[in-house]
Amino acid sequence: LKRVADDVRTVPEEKAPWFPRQIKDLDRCNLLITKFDPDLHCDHPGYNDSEYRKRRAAISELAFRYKQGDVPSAAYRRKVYQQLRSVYPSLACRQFLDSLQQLEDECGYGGDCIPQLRDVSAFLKEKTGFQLRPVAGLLSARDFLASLAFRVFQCTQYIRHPSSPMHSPEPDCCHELLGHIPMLGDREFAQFSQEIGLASLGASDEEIEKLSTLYWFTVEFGLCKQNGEVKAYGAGLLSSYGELVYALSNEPKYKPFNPEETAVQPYQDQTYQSVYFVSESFEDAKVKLRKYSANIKRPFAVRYDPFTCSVEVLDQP
Ligand code: TIH
Ligand code: FE2
Repeated sequence: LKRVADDVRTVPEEKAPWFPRQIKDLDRCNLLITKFDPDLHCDHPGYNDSEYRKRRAAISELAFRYKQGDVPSAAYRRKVYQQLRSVYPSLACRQFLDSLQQLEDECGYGGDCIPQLRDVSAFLKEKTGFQLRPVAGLLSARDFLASLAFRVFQCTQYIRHPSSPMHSPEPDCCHELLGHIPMLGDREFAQFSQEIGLASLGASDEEIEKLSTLYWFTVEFGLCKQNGEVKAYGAGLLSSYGELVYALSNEPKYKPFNPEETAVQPYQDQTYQSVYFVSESFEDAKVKLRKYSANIKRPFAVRYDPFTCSVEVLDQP
């Protein structure tokens, strides 16, 4: 098995074979010799171990895609962190700021390292009972929302491309760690998130679509009032310097959070939102969400049992 990235080798015109001139040219030195490849050699000690081979394949995939200078470099991480950190005090909601402070004190937040999922998960477990599990990429809305019902949050682990530190079109570890984790450390917000999850269990495709739109405009891009000012609590805002500043400028349109209307608001996920929904408070958002969920038609009701971490299915009263 010889693997060459598509864009790399060009046959040189010169007599001598091509060779790297700059360190970045090493990106083109990626021809693999597979003499000892556990996938191909039945006498390799790992040949019969499919788990081992899968793990090896995943690791080589990462290495194969690496380009010289790829992050996470310390400087890049610090840049993302510090740029955002500098505007949080004026733009982020109180609950977020409180949690972030604790994460800085207890979990190594600060941009010097990327905190481990394990440590952050243990932190959340103590705060609100939420736990994290790794996910390879974008999940379906149904699966993603279902995990919230169990206070499980699915986290990506790769990092955004270095060419765009201030906005990413997809979730990445900056988004999870800076956007979601601090908010999931707040009890009221954790409850709100779980209730969206519970409402989604066994719902029709159409209801799932509406719930994920609700999720989008609250958990991801929500704003709320606090002491007469509008602040951000949505993770998609809190992890994107570009959109955070934009959302709290006077450019975009604001609408009051109202689940019936919010759930059918069209959205796009390539760039900044054109409208944001403002909640009166988390408490108010939760009450409204409950009312909305109660009207979702299901032939049964669900109740989460925290002792067994399972969902009970009850006949509709
Ligand atoms: N736009 C966010 C960021 O730059 O951090 C990431 C995303 C949030 C929601 C969807 S993608
Ligand atoms: Fe997210």
